[in-house]
Amino acid sequence: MAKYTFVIMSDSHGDRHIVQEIKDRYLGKVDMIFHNGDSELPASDPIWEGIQVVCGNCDFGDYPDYLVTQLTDLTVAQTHGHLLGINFGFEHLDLWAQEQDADICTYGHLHRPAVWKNGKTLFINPGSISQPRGEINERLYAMVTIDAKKAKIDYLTRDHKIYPALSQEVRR
Ligand SMILES: [Mn+2]
Repeated sequence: MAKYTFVIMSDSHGDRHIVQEIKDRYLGKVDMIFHNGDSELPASDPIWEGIQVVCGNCDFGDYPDYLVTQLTDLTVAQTHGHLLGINFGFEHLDLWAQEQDADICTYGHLHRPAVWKNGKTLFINPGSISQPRGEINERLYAMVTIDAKKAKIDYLTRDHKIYPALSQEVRR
């Protein structure tokens, strides 16, 4: 299996500048850039060229609710999460990810960084790049490097520095 690197952000809530900054920093240098919704930007904004983006509960317009990105040997399932009721638990998100046969399922909505594995699927919430909630009061995005054996997940701050307490490796 190839080695892939992804950048994942979410819940920028009108903060266009940081989306542009992350795009400018990584486009063409990583395999994919994902935005998991609640950008509050128009779906027609050219900023989305080169970004895989889904619809959040605060978005309007022509965004997909669910997006499944098939790479040569890796499937990434992406949704904001509100439609699958993730405020109340992850059963529906998990079932949906299983249906997609997802290697990675990435979501947002909760504004809290999270990484866990269930079956073959690695679940990743990149947190919010603009409005963090919960104990970790830091605006974050995620960088994921994955190969056949393991995934490495780092969270980065808005000044693109690794937030070390959240770095982890997960065996596949
Ligand atoms: Mn949100």
